[in-house]
Amino acid sequence: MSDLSAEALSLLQTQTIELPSWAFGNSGTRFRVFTTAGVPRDPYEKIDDVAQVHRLTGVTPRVSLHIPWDRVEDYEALRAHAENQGVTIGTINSNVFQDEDYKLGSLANPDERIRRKAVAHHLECIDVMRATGSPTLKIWLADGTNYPGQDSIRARQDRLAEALSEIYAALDEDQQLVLEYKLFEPSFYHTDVPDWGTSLVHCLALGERAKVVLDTGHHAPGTNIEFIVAQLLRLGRLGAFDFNSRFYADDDLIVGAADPFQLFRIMHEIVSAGALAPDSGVGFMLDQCHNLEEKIPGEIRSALNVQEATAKALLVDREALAAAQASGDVLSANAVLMDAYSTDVRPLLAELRDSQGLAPDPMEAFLGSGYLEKIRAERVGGTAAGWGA
Ligand code: PSV
Ligand code: MN
Ligand code: MN
Repeated sequence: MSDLSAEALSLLQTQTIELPSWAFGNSGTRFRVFTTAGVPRDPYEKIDDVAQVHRLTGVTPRVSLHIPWDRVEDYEALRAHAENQGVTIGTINSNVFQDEDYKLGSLANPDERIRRKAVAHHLECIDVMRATGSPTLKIWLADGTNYPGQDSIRARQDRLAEALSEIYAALDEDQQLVLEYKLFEPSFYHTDVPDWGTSLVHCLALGERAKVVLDTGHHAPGTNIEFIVAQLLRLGRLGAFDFNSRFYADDDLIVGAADPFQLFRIMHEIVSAGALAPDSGVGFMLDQCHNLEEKIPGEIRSALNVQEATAKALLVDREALAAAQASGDVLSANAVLMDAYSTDVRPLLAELRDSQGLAPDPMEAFLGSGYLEKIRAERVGGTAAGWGA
């Protein structure tokens, strides 16, 4: 761990990554949902799998739930179950996109009755937050239109602003709202929250406890995502990441699989802004589906990829970078970043885990643990993640 300063090392040790419950269920595309033996049959078992990833990696102590995919009778019991397993419930994700009523949208729907129903669902999510101890309500909307003229773009923004303010007003003082944007899909002509600017405009109107969620898969190809990160950090409005990889659209593949250099550049902005510290308020979450690969190893790989990118970003020689930038030395400045990116940080991370009493290689430890064989034998008839339901 010789190359990292003591300060950088302690930052690395405090980083946590929140796992989505839906990453552990069966998922697929609109063509086919494939089944995997041993997937969880209920939210309790999804939490068991998150806890297993956390035991091995030491960096995934929270789980995001999705309502109604993770609806249970007794949320306090679910919370107690999580805590017994050594994890806590993080973000609550609302779902106003899988009900017949939401064909023309939810919070922006032209029909007042449907808007009321969508707001009521968010109020239910806020109750779930109270029962589970979750601090964050995450809203992603499928709202939009498919054809020019289908609805008024402007009126939809006004309805959305009104509905969001009702939801925001229902939050407790210690709860926050994060609003996710997405370029397109399922709407193809226009989307009501398509970009960070729109999300930010709504968040600014709501208040200080409303922030933007940046899902790395929700941009046009070629978008400079680290620029958006830098800007939102500047404004204090970067609420959280939904990390994943995209090759073509919203692929939800393993973070760092498609473009590890982009992940490094994002983490470099985070480290530069001091936003890695736990009190920075930025949440590091995954939003992924493992259609082909085993779920738990997929999540382990993802957590390690984020950790590796973070370690590389922490290795950037900031003094040398500042000096090169100040003197206009373009190549040297770039070389400082590339030197850090090109460093193999796996030995450093293995050493760090060893010092924390963890197995140096969490993937190897998991595959040798017998957990997969156990859940395959015990869990018969696991459920779809929700996307495949
Ligand atoms: C849909 O694109 C999506 O992947 C969003 O990114 C949400 O975060 C997620 O689903 C869960 O609602
Ligand atoms: Mn997302
Ligand atoms: Mn998505």
